[in-house]
Amino acid sequence: MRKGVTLVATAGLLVAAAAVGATILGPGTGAASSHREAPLIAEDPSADLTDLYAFRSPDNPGTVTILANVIPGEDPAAGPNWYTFSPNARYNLKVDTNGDALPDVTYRFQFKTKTGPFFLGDTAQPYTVTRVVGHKAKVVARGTTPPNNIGPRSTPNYHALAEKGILSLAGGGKVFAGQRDDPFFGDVGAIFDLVAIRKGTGNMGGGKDFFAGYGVHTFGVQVPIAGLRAKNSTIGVWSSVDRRAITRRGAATRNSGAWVQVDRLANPLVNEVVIPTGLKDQWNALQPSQEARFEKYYTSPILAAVINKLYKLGAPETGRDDLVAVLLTGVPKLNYTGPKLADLLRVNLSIPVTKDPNRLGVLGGDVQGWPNGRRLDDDVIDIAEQAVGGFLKGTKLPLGDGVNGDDRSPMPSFPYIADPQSGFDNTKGK
Ligand SMILES: [Ca+2]
Ligand SMILES: [Ca+2]
Ligand SMILES: [Ca+2]
Ligand SMILES: [Ca+2]
Repeated sequence: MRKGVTLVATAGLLVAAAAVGATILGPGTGAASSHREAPLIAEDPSADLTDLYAFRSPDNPGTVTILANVIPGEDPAAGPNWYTFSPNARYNLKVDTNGDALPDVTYRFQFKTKTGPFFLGDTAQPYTVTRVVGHKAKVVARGTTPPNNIGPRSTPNYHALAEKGILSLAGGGKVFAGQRDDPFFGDVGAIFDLVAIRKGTGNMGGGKDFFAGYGVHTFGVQVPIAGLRAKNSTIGVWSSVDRRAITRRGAATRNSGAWVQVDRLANPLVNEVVIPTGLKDQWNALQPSQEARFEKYYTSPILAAVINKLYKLGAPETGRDDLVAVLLTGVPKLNYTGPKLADLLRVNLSIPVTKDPNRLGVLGGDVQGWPNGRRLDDDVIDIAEQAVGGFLKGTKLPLGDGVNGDDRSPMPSFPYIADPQSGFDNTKGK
């Protein structure tokens, strides 16, 4: 490598590097639900999407809320250059309203970083939100994120500070971007130790929530359902992050070239456990409309074979049209969007908000939960393990990771995700 200047990665090189990266890093680098799921994105945390949520807003049912998280495993105490959105990335929420897996409406977030005082970083980031419809792009919000929750001297009255970060969107709706508690919960320490289950077949408590005390950065909108004009009341949602193709490093870093997609995410755990390690980086760089090339990994899931090998549970290993429906087309009479195969988080917005949500969503008889959209409290690890185990094919296994909910309760209104823990409190330290 020449001194001072390194030329890094076009999208093509990223794809070519996938197999090599996989061999070097191996499967042990994973966490969940899409935290550090693929070799390349694990080296780029500020562009690493962790989870996507989409649900009819419980306190404002004429609207839909879409929230995406990035930056896995933020330790709130990790100063002085705390976690921030990358000023060199585009963060996208994309909505398909007519079943072709192409975006009809995109909300695009772009951030700046300010220089902080003394020796400290400044985590309050100016940003814009652009709404893209077809070839028309319009800035619909400008504002500043709340700072990260550093502690009572730097960021007193944190909840009030964060509330000030909720902005109005031109044309209706709300927007938020900033640090939050990671609402994802799961016993990842056990799952990635070759799907270990601490107690029995799981789903009976006793798991350890790896994500407790850690934060993420959230970007999200709440918009009127009527304004989306969705065919059959159902939308397909995904999130993605783009970077410039060329990075030139030296005393200053310069980015140039076309925007290329470096991560995407819709349903939880897809790239994590459906797509084989050697193809994960390629999957992140492709569009949902190109999903058909991965179909065999949905019809013959690796996870079913692994849990059968480990636990002899009799999960169906082939012919999984049930998983294709759940993840790639939507389920007939629930959230079907047509025959086009694409990993989208599909939400039927005509289904009313339930007063009594079940953490197992559709498998628990609650059709407002995942895989019909995804709410913050949906226990997607238990749902996914039971679905892969063959629930919809009649093999009903009581699988789960023993963690049934988050360590922080969601808030009753937008952006719903709880305030992050403070760095000063350092809840993970002794
Ligand atoms: Ca990710
Ligand atoms: Ca479309
Ligand atoms: Ca949490
Ligand atoms: Ca669970």
